[in-house]
Amino acid sequence: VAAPRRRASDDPVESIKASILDHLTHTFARDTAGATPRDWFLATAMSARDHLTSRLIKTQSAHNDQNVRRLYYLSLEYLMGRLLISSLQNAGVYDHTRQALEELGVDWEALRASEDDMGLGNGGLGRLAACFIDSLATLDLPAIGYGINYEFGLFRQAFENGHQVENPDSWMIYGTPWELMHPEYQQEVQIYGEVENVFDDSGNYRPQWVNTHKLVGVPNDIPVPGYGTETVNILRLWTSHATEPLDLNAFNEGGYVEAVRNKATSETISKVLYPNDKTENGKELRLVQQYFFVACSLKDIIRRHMRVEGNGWHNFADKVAVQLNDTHPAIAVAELLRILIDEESLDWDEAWAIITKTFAYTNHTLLPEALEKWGVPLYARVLPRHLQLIYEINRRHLETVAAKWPGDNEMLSTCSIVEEGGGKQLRMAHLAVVGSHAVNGVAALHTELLKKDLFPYFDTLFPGKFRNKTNGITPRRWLLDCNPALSALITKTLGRPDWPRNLDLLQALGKEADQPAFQQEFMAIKRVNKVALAETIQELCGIEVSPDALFDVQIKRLHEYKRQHLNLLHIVALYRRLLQNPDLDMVPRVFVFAAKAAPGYDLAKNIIRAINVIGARINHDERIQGKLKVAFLPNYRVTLAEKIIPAADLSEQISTAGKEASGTGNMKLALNGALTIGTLDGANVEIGEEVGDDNIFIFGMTVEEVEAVRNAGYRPYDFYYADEELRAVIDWIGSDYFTPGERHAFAPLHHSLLDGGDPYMVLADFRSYSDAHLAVDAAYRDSPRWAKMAIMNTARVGKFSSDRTIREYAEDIWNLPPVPVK
Ligand code: 26V
Repeated sequence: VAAPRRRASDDPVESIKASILDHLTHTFARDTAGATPRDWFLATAMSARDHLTSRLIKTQSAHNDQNVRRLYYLSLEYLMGRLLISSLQNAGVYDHTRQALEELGVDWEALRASEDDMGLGNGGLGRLAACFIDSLATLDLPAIGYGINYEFGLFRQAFENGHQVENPDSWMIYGTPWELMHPEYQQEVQIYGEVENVFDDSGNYRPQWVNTHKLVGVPNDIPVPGYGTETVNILRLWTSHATEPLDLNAFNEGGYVEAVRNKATSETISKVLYPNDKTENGKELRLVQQYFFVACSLKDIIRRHMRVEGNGWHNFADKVAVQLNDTHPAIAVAELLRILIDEESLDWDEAWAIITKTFAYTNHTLLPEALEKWGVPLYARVLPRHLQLIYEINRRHLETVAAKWPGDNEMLSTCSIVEEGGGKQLRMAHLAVVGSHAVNGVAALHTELLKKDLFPYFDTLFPGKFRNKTNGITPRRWLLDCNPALSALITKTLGRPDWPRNLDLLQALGKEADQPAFQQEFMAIKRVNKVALAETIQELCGIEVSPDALFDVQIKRLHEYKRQHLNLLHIVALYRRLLQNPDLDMVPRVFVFAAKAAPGYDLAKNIIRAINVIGARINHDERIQGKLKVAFLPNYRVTLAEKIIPAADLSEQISTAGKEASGTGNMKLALNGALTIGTLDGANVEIGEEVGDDNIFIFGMTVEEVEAVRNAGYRPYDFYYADEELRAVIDWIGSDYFTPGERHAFAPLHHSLLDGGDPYMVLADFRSYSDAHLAVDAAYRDSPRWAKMAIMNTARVGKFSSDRTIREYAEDIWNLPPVPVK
């Protein structure tokens, strides 16, 4: 039945109903009888979007009218997940919308399941960006996020015979309701070409960047509403287009097809997200993506500033703060310099002062292979003028280095932006440090190691430039939205609903931690969440698990340093203990994994296969009476995390100390009442400080111990021969027992642990890890004790709200006051 055009109503539920029906009919041409869940999703999303866009306009006019200082967050990745619930929740219309849909007879679960994840990121770095823009809006901070509108996000993972296979993530193939395209704000930028050495009449060098290739970026805006506030900020994602619809000069038979082909080439820039989170060294398209999005964003920032300020370079840095999310957008330093010098004719010192006041840089990793470097020949071809400018930045930088350490040539090569020898390379981290006024690590330990190991001389050269900003997570998505039952219990217990804006209020739950009645309520919610996850495991893996077992989860990208293989060694050890003693008294466990491996990362893929294949064997072995189950859930993504985290009992955070910069999954799991088993790495250290030693299971070597063992010459065979169980487990994995007829199936894993030198010291930490698991087992048997520990975790991790993190950035780095919108 076609709905009439919408009429305003005073009743919010009635007016939402009318709006949804209106969109169903007039936007999507569907009637209620034939509408699919996806049609209902689209109509509901459009109705929510209407709500947000009017507030977006209000927010932007307030910011423009008051000519406020803004923060621009530059990130190649935003791992947003689904947007429906968070948009409704943050806009304050969630309950009314649920009621409206119920009255319309719509199946809510089917509706929400038909939204694809917006998976425009790899992992921690991209999800952090998504949490940050939520907090920026919630704190009424004027901010715009810039990124790329990838047509294909991170690949979809499936398993075939235990192997990972990758499928394209065509998330926007039928369009997405959240994006508003703004062709009127498109930007043209140039790339490639060459530099012509021109001198003006006074003999000044006036280089010209010529014969360039033109690119057009069209912005797609996503509204970013704050929670419990009127502010709606913008996430602006660029789509690449060809300059002209078609090159009309080439409009003859041969040239026509060429012209269309050229257009297609320009449009590949925003086609696909690179699926690596180690460096994609030397991939030209990746460099083009970085420059394209940085150049479009800077032009847009400058346009916005000059619209108000005329020729306002004098106060540009007063109005503009730019945060670089890792070095991926670090070319912004050279691009702004090029604009100021070549196009605006500022002198070097003036230009450089603006740049260093504008930029700040966040480092997310110490792993040498993940530090971005670009070969000079590639840069010379793609960005010839920028290369010249980077050389000049470096020449001046090395003058300061030489003044500080006269005659020290080794210091010059250590600090240089250009790495010499074996093909020159540009060190983007050095460019970002030199071009920024603040550089931050993402957890206290990480920042210390950043100063000590990665940039020791820079910390001396630029005292005070290095700061810590411990990561955080948004309590809206990671508690309020994903765990409604626990959220309701918290609201009831605290007697107030505003804890998602002030997570420190959860402290008060600590008073209830000893109360049997509260413990029972808390653990009953955990159990319901576990039942739901058990159903998902059945659906996705075909494995039956008991919700009474301890749910032990490790969910994160698959990386050697994160040590999923340490977890696997422990599982195999437990399996062996059970076979040797079927009556072994242990708490039944369900080991839950979810992880994607970069498509070219062979060892990571081999570890996935090993967990899948060994897990299947364990799951089907009746001798162990269901005491052990292993479920590797396919296609880990935000939406799956939202399902797993509320159901977790134990959170595995087991990286080699010094390797995980922070971790943020650790925070999400603790907030939802999972206990951590972890090393003293990244933010685990600070989680331990908050929850207390009694409420966390710490094991393994410290950073200092790792360093000492390595300096003494680490030999995994020493541990292999000294520990009989460990030896048996590794030999077993190395045999063809788990893959009959297929020899050496896990040779890459086996090699990495022994002859490969065990670079992440899995063997050295194995016994301590296994002992910590015995302590976990003992704690879980004592249900009141476990309940108390779980409650204490939820109660004491308020520090890890990304609101706290963003407040620290705003005060200490951005100097950015909030602007409430009336
Ligand atoms: C590098 C590259 C190289 C080129 C291809 C695309 C790509 C994408 C990402 C990266 C760097 C990944 C770094 C990263 O995600 N670090 C994680 O950042 C989290 C947020 O700060 C932190 O919690 C994790 O510990 C850290 O591993």
